[in-house]
Amino acid sequence: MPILTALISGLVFGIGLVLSGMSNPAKVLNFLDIFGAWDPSLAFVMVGAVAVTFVGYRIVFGRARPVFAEIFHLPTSQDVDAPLLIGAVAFGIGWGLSGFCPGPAVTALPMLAPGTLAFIPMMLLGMIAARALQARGVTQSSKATSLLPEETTMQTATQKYPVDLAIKPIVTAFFDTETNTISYVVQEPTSKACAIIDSVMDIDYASGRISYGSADRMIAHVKTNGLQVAWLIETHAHADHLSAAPYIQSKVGGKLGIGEHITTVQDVFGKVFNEGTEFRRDGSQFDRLFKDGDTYTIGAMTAFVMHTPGHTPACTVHVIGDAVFAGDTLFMPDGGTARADFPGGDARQLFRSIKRVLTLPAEMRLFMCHDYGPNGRDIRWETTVAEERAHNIHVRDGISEDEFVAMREARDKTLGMPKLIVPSLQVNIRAGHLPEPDASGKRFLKVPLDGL
Ligand SMILES: N[C@@H](CCC(=O)N[C@@H](CS)C(=O)NCC(=O)O)C(=O)O
Repeated sequence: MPILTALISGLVFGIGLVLSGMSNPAKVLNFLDIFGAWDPSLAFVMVGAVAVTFVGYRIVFGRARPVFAEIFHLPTSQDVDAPLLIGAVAFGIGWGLSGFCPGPAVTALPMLAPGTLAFIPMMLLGMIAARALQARGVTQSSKATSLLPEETTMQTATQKYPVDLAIKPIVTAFFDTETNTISYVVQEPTSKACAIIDSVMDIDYASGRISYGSADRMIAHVKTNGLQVAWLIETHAHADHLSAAPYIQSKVGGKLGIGEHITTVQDVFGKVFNEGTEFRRDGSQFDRLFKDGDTYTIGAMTAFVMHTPGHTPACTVHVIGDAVFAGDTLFMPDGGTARADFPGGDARQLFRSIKRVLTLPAEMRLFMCHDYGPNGRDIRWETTVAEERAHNIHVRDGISEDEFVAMREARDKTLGMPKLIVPSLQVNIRAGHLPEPDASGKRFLKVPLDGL
């Protein structure tokens, strides 16, 4: 049935193109030739088509799903970015030169006009070339958008952000032994207000069983101390553990926040996991998308956000009073730094992000998101900006950007993927929600073969 409806729709579309003259290059060229022998009649065709489609879409979207398909296949990206603009210009040039755009060119194929016969193969060649460029990252917007602001703003953090060392939040850490993640409850000292940072949902990946022991420990801490959760913060979309933020939110409230560039991560991994169009890539699964420099309050404390791309495009560091939550940028001085080889990661960006964090006042407390106990030492998660600048094995003062990039890229080549990357990203791009159940009512995760 879907094939039959596609055939009928194609037929209607083709008849429309031929009747209206859209498949006649001479007519199209005259339409585009505004300052010459302009023939505006095609404008009526386009306005008519847009009006019919507008009304048709309103009627169709009243339905939960299409009649003969599972979901509506609609574009989800709303970014006006460089690839979109360059693509539109290239398309316009091609259209203006040939008088053909793809639909009419295909419709005109049966006429076997030499123009069409040359246009279609070259169009396909152009599409293949554009895909190859995309695969090599040449037209990917993530890198283009995230490098510039950091390059132009190497002011110190104290100049740029509202640092307030007088506020000393009470920080309680929760270590997850399965993923070496440290989650935090950060309490405002003069009240019961708190934020929860980077919580963990437990998964036994072998059996696909989800549990909430780690999250329940944080919830117990909140309840025992009578705390009020203002925020649930994700420093980024983690690749090594699943977030428990929605579960905790359902028990104790709070607003869920992440960096605004989560949309890039959703786009990248939406493709990796071939998520359907029902998966929104606009960050709307979160309550707040933070920009660099944004502030938010936890009781009487004002926290601020630093956008720190490199490990992922959406990484952020959160500064609350004299406490800095480093996310996946720095590790403890003897642990070095986070890796930069995930899709959208970039060692040079990571170095610049870290250097900005290290312009915070030397005495600030730094709290890690991970510690792997290098050289067999006990797990630790707290240090200071001064300690990192003096001793961090990857980025202490004196190590150059090029040295760092060479080291990081060489090390990243030796690292295997985190054991939970596949379930983590599928859940974390959904803000910690599990994928929707399928028609049988069961939830599934996908494993992309050779996709990571
Ligand atoms: N063996 C760990 C690997 C964890 C991992 O790759 N951690 C990331 C942070 S999500 C990292 O940056 N590692 C840096 C490094 O090992 O140099 C796992 O499987 O979970």
